[in-house]
This record gives sequence, structure tokens and C-alpha cells, in this order.
Amino acid sequence: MIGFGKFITFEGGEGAGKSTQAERLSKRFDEIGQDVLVTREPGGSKRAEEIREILLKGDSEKIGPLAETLLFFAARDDHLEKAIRPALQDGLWVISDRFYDSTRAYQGAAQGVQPEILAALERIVVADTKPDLTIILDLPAEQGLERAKNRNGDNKETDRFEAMDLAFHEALRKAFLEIAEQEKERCIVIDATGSEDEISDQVWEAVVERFNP
Ligand code: Z5A
Repeated sequence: MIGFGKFITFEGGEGAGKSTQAERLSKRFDEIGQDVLVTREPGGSKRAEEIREILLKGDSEKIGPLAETLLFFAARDDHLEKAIRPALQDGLWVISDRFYDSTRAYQGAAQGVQPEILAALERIVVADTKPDLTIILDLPAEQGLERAKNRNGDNKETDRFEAMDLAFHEALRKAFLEIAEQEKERCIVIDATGSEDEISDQVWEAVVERFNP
């Protein structure tokens, strides 16, 4: 880890509440006077947001999982260089809505990109800027898709990952739980079926226990 800030990521399937909880956590830090950067992947920097557009629109399906992986890492490289590392070096705490575990789950476990390829890209692109804490919000796939659908009804189109079948989303859930099992030091799993308040309290408890901010 570099700098003085801490790097926290939220992971999980569609509609698990990552964006909601990233914002909630940011408010908790505001209350204790700790500056934070709330960011997201794919995206989080100007160029990475442009790559996000390519990745999430339907046509990108034609490029295949490996090319897709390389695009996610291209976006991540810019995000790290332009946003995450500078913020950490300035002493900010960084909260990212998704990071490399999403590539492991979506492109690796669910679409067959080999773990060695992902590990090599992580070494090159992420290097030492690994998350200090990863919070995996765990929710049955059906429930997450239902929540995402309700949210989409208001203000957001369904993207191409949301449009994949239930088996794909169940594979993702399993993949995130396996990552948590393999990296117990870094990851904590929180049951995301509870209310936003309950989950927010559990997230804060985990942060306090880990870092005593
Ligand atoms: N992707 C990838 O394939 N590889 C990668 O390396 C990376 C990403 C980094 C990004 O989409 C897509 O890119 C994503 C994976 C892929 N796939 N998709 N789709 P995105 O950023 O647009 O979407 P997302 O990351 O999947 O997040 P989401 O679907 O927006 O869900 P969320 O952030 O987890 O949930 P939310 O927006 O906070 O909440 C969803 C709704 O549920 C909303 O109406 C809330 O008010 C409601 N909600 C939240 N919490 C609760 C609770 N506790 N109870 C009830 N309702 C709740």
C-alpha cells in the first residue's frame, strides 16, 4: 500500500447495494472529518469513463472476454494513475464501487478468462495498490436483479451484464464468495438482504474494527 490513505472496495452482484453503501460510508467518514474519494469501476477518471461507455453498451459483447478484460484493465490503469493513487498519496481514503474482484468474477469465473492472465494483469496494472479492505455484499441473484430492475424503472437503462441469465448471476455470487474464502484477511462478506441502515451499520463496524479511523 502507498501513501497514508486507505483503500476500501465494495464488490458483489447486480443490485447488491454497492453504490448505496459506498455513499453511506462516505457520509460516516464526513462525520469524523476524514476526507474521502468515492469512485467506481469501470470509470472513475475521464478516460476510464470513456472506456466504460464501450464496455457497457451491447456491442462490446462481440469483442470476447479477453479483449473485454484488457479494456477493464486499461480503464483501471488510468483510474489508478489519475484518481486512486493521487488521492491515497494526499491522505484521502478511497472507496471504490467495484475493483479487480469484479474482473475475477465477471471475466474470470463467469466467462472463462484464465486466472494466470488476470494475475499477470493485476501485477502489472495494480501492483502495490491493492485494497486494504474489500466488502462483499452478498445477495441471492434473483433479489439483486429485482432491485436493479426497480432502480432501472426510474432512471437507468439495463446494461448488457444485467441482461445476462440467472445462471450467470448465480456464478458471479459463487465467485465473490470464493474470493472472500481465499482472501480472508482482505475480504469481509456482509449479508445484503437486510435494510440499508442495518447494512450500513455492519459496514461501519467492519471499518472501525479493521482501521479504528
Ligand atoms: N464489470 C465487469 O464485468 N468487470 C469489471 O472488472 C468491472 C465491472 C469493474 C458495471 O455496472 C458493470 O461492469 C457491472 C459489472 C461489470 N455489471 N453490471 N451490470 P454498473 O456500475 O452500472 O452497475 P453495478 O456495479 O452492477 O451496480 P448496480 O447494479 O448499480 O448495483 P449496486 O450498486 O450494487 O446497488 P445500488 O445501486 O446501491 O442499489 C440498487 C437498488 O436497490 C437501488 O434502487 C437501491 O435504492 C436499492 N437498494 C439498495 N440497498 C437496498 C437494501 N438494503 N434493501 C432494499 N433495496 C436496496
